[in-house]
Amino acid sequence: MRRIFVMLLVVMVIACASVAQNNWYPSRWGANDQRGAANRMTPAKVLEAKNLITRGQTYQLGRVYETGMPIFGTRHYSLRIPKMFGPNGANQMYYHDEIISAELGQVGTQFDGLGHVGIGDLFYNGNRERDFAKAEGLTKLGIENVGALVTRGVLIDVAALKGRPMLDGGYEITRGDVEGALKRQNVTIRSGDIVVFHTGWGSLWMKDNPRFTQNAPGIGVGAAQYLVEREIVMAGSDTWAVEVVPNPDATLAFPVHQLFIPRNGIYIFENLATEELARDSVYEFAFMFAPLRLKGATGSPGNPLAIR
Ligand code: UVW
Repeated sequence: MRRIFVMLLVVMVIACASVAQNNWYPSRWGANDQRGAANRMTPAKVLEAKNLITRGQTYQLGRVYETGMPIFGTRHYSLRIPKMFGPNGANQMYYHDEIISAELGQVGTQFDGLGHVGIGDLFYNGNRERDFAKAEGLTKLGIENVGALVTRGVLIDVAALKGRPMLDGGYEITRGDVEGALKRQNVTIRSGDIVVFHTGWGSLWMKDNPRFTQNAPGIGVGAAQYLVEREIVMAGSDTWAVEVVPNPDATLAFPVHQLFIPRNGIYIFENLATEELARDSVYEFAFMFAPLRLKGATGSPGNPLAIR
C-alpha cells in the first residue's frame, strides 16, 4: 500500500512538472498582452538607470550596417542610393535618398520581438501563427508594441572570467559562469534589468565573417533559466544568436530563443558591440533603446546606448 502511494506521488510530481513546462500561456501579464517583459519598464527603473550616469560617457552598442556584414542563413542586406534628385529652385538644391532591402529587423544588430520565434505554430501568449502572421505584417506581437526601454544594464564579461580574449565557438555559458562573472564583477541582477554578455566573439565581426557565423559561444538553457528567474527584460550579446550554437544537445535548435521569447516574453538583442564596455570594466550602466515603430515587424535594427 505504502509502495503504491509513493509511486502515485512520483507520478503526480512528474505530471505537475510537465504541466509547469507546458503551461506557458496565458502570460503573467494577461491573455491579451503583447509587450511581455517590456511591462517591467517602470518609472522606478528609469530613475535607477539615471542614477548610474556619473561620468557622462556614452557607448554605442550598435554595429555599422553595411554590405558584407555577417548574416545568418539566407537573409540579405542591400542599400542603394538612387540617382541624385534635382536641381530644385534657383539655389540648385540637390538631394539623395536611399533604398534598403533587407530582413530589416533580423540583420546586423537586431532586436528580436515577440512575433519572431514560436514553438511549433504557437507564439507568445499562445497566439497561433495562422491568426496573426499576415503577408503585410504581424497583426499581433509586432515590434511597435514594445515601447522605450530605459533601464539598468548589466554587462556579464564571461571572457574576462575565463581569462581569455574570446570564448571558443560552441562554448556553453553555464549558470555557474553567470554567477561566477557577477561575483567577480561584484554586481547582481535585479528585476527589470537588461543583461549583455561579452564573449569576445565580436572581435571577428568584419574580420573573419565565415568564422563569426559558423558557430558561436553563448548561454545555454541553464543560464537562460537563471536569467528568467531574475526577471530580466532582455538579454544581448556580441554574438549572432546570444545562445550557444550549436546547442550541446544536437537534437535542439535555438532552445534559448524559445525559452525567452514565447515562454517568458523576454527579448533578445544580437550582434551588440560590447568591446568598449568590457575594456572599461563598465559592468552597470544606463541602457536606452527604442525599437523602430515598424508596424507588424518581427524585430528592429538600431543603435542601443549604454551611458555611464
Ligand atoms: C533565428 O531566427 C534562428 O535567429 P536570430 O534570432 O538570430 O534571427
